[in-house]
Amino acid sequence: MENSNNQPKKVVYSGIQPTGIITIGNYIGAIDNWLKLQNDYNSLFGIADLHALTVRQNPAEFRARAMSFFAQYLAVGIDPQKAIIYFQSHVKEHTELSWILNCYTYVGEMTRMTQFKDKSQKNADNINMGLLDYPVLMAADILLYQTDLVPVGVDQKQHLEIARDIANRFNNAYSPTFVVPEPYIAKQGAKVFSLQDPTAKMSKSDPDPNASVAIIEDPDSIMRKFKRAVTDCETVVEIRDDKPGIVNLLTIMSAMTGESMESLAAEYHDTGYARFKQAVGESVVEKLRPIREEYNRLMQDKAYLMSVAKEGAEKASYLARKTVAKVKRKIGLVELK
Ligand code: ATP
Ligand code: LTN
Repeated sequence: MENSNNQPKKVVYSGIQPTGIITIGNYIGAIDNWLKLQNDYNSLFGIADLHALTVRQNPAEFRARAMSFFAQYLAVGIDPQKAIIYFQSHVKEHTELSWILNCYTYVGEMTRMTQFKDKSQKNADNINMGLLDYPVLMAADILLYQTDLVPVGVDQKQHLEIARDIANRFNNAYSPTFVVPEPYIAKQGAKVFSLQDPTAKMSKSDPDPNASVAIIEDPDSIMRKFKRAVTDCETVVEIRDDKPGIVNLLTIMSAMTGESMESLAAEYHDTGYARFKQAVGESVVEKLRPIREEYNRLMQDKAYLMSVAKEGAEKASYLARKTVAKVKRKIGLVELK
């Protein structure tokens, strides 16, 4: 596809692994940018189900959760007319390229990844090869589609750098084969913090339900969590380094309303924390209401969801096959003619 200047449109790729729940952290840090970018780029958004296998999954729950994530992609407004939405496991080239890229990645690069170190600590009884190899599969996801831009939260920056290193290494060893992708990280909201510990990232799989808010959560529960959000022992709403809880709430409210954090801080400066938290909660409820309603509707229509998934897989496979064929040719694998 081309844009109005007859230049080929650039490619955007991103994904989320179907573990835990999609939180407002995922929404603000990543998905909100996907929605903006899908209008001007050739975009692909994957359900990174193969990545989720790095931690043990109950098969029935896993299948249901992956479908639920897919419905949430659509419910937030990712438009299958504009973007390719699909399950990673439906396009076998992801694993195929991943193996090849493994042979261009050093073990030392993988063992120093922050996420690997964190997850190894959390899953000490299951430090499997997939956990170590996770960033190579992610590099394959991105490089398969000749991606220019990868919208993610700041925690994924290190993985993006590895994808760039692998691409450059391969391009230098042969000839330009992969586009070297750039991260796209928003200035504001690239890291939303836990409502219970404003110095820790809000995480999809946090076992404390009060720490995060799901994008399909019901209004009462959202309001309750914001009322309980941990702040500090002052009373003024101000943007200051020593007020991470308040800054986090301002970040969230700003993302929900489109108003700047500064103007919100001015508006709520002296209202007291109870009223401020109530207002933040309401802004989240209002923003998420149509998403939840659309999600509930879509979950009743599995046939439609499957048809979108099928079309997405076909379109993604077509693109992925081209890259894999090119890669195989370059490295000297015998072609079957
Ligand atoms: P988990 O806790 O299961 O590891 P997670 O909450 O870190 O999950 P991911 O699936 O790793 O979520 O992330 C999906 C996308 O959302 C990524 O682009 C990631 O950078 C972004 N993201 C995740 N958490 C946050 C957050 N708290 N703030 C901003 N962006 C986030
Ligand atoms: N590892 C990512 C999810 C992910 C991804 C990708 C993000 C899998 N493949 C490709 C961007 C591009 C995470 O957020 N945990």
